[in-house]
Amino acid sequence: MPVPATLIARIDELRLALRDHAHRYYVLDEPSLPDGEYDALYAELLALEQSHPELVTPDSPSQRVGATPDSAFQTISHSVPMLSLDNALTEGEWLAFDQRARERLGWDLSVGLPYVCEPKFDGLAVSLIYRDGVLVQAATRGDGQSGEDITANIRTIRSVPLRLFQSSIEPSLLEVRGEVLMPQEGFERLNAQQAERGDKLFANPRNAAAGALRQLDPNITAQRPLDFYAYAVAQIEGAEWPNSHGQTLSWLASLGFKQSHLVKQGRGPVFVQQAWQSLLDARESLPFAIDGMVVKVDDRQL
Ligand code: 5U1
Repeated sequence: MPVPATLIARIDELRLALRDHAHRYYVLDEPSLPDGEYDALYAELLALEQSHPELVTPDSPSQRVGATPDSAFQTISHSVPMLSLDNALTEGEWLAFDQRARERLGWDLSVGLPYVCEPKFDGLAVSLIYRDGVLVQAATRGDGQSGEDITANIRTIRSVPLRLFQSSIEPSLLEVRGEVLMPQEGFERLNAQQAERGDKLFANPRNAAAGALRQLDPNITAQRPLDFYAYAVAQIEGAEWPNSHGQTLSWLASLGFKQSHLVKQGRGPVFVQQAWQSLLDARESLPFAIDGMVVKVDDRQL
């Protein structure tokens, strides 16, 4: 018997509503619905999907923990290498970088280069691949050339969209890079639970996040308080690249990715030094660990 159109429409409506509420809760930190109402919508979706399993799709909010435990992670080769960052540890090294960049770019010395400054999250870099807006693959950085397939574990992180929000640019393929981390509060809660059970304590939030991503059973990863911040795009097919890094970050936010409130845009080396000082001042009160500030020239052509 064909499925009534009203039922298909209701399932679509529930998925949209649940996606929207989860985005507000986990990405924007602005809950829009009491937990009980969210749970009721989720239960209604589960019931409809259980009575019509043929209507279940991999990007449904019900499918975050779907896969059964695996015996090993497969190796994935990165089409675009996952590079590491160079360091500037003193004011002199930073000023030398700025000067080198201006000279090599043939930049008018009287105008500061456009820069974006971002916190350097102390977590694990991952690559996420979306085909036609749906998450199809997630991999660790590994050695930068190839990493491990951790798709089932990444799917359990609520701030990772399983399906991208609609936008004016809709690439057929999009590779997003960013960092998985464990916020300090979640880390402390997890270690308290570990202590209660007599289990080994994690040395720091980064180790705890790494342990969570290494689990062969995604049900365990799903119980760990992980978060994901997107900071770069490595591949786009079927659409134009944004012109600048700042535009890339805004676009990623519109697709549903979490962005740090600590990102700053401005011009010239002094702006960067001020941004660094204000990040340093805020460091102790941040909800997650950072191990520096990342500076990017804010112009794709440059
Ligand atoms: N915030 C930020 N962290 N981080 C780490 N941006 C950023 N960019 C990175 C890395 C490894 O690499 C770029 C080359 C995409």
